[in-house]
Amino acid sequence: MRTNLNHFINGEWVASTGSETIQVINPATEEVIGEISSGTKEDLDKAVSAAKTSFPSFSKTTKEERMELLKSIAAEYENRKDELIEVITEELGSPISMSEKVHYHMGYNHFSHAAEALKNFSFEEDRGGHKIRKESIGVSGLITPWNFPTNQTSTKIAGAIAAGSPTVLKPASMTPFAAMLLADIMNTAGVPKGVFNLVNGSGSTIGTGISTHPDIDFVSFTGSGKVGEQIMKNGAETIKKVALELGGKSPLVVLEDANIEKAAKTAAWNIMMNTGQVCSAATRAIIPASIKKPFEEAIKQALSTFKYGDPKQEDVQTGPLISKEQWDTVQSYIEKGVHEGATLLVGGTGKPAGLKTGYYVKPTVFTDVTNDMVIAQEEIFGPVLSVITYHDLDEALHIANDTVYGLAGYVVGKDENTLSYVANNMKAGQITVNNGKTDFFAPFGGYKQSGIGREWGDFGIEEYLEVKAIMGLS
Ligand code: TAP
Repeated sequence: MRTNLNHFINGEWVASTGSETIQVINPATEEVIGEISSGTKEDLDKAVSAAKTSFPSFSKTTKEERMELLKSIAAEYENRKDELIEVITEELGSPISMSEKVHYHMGYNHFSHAAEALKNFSFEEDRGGHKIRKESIGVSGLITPWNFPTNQTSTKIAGAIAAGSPTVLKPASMTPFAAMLLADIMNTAGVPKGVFNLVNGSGSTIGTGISTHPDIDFVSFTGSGKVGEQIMKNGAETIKKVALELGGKSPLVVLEDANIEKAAKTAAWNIMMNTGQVCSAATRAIIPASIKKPFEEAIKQALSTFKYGDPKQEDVQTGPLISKEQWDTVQSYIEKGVHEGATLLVGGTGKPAGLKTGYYVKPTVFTDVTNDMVIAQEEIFGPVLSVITYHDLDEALHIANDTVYGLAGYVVGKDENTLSYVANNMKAGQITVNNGKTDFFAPFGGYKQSGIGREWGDFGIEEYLEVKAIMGLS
């Protein structure tokens, strides 16, 4: 059992003042793997106070000192690689190969890239008539979701450390153990007392406590739009800066000249990776009407090559959903799609054959989808793809941009001018052309209701800074 009923406050594990606990379940086995404490307002106050106390000295460290600290965290993170992979696999149900290639890797890259980004980062600039100083914003509250237990936490912690901002993290209650391991990593890596604190507990107590706390200057949140809205409202009471990384319904625009098999593989990977529990996943394939039949054949073929099942098996690529609740949500969307008149090409409701235990769903593809359908507009957070046809490029772009979201966009094809036209005209924060490689220096964040602010690299550091203008000094 992974049970740990302590919070990490002021450089040590301390007992919770509350007696309530939260059970953590392995979604592949449906078994309890441990318990955490459901923290109290008192626990949070202690953590915020520790962070506040560490602020004067930590915010005055040099960027070279913080670069060294980030490198040391990255090195310690690397030392704990096997443990990280194991805990992510258990609490998220992520296949072990994905826990390594995606989850572990992303977390590591945020620390190493923040260190690298600091090299050229300027905290002071002389602009002739005035000087600009960028100063740490103060104490930051970090609230993270369950879908990428190390990525979501590491990107925030790395940005904050690079900027000299002490933090209080509240990880998702369904995946707290990877974050707790991170606390140990930070400690061993030499993060000063009070600079990193972790308080477990419910969103309603600890999450709300963070968004309303008078001594927290900035809240960085990743999760659902509903909670994001609440955090903005709560933060308004003390005019807090908030950064929100929310949902998406990202388009994959397939051009007329695209290789159909490759396009279908891209679409399949997008819904199968992390079992579709990815805010930036392309969940709408927008394809030329002329290639509808071959694309349908190709996507069936592409999905048939995915192995899903027991996350502990090395060759499994897709595991279960995170929870029974998420399983029910995905089922109801699949029912809605059928009810709305979309054609079920692959999958459907129920569990895949042979996978009775665990929150497994059938990878599902709907065709004959119109963009006004609920399945094309709402974030499902499961392996469900909507295929929508278009007749000309303007229509494709109109469909691509016609949702309340704007987190990511994808385009595949050959003609460079058309690829760039589509990339430039999609209203989203991060565009990927022909499966371009992830760059951890590139900013990540959304337009419209996908959020406010950017993470990763130098943009991620900016979030944790205030800007001061000084006039009259030579
Ligand atoms: P949320 O409910 O938004 O949870 C995200 C984080 O916020 C968790 O740490 C949660 O704590 C906390 N929280 C909950 N209520 C809060 C409140 N009132 N004030 C402050 N913090 C609060 O997301 P979820 O339940 O994990 O997932 C629901 C949906 O969100 C998904 O179906 C998906 O559409 C979307 N989602 C999006 C993303 C990304 S990356 N954009 C990631 C995950 C989920 P507890 O864990 O203790 O509840």
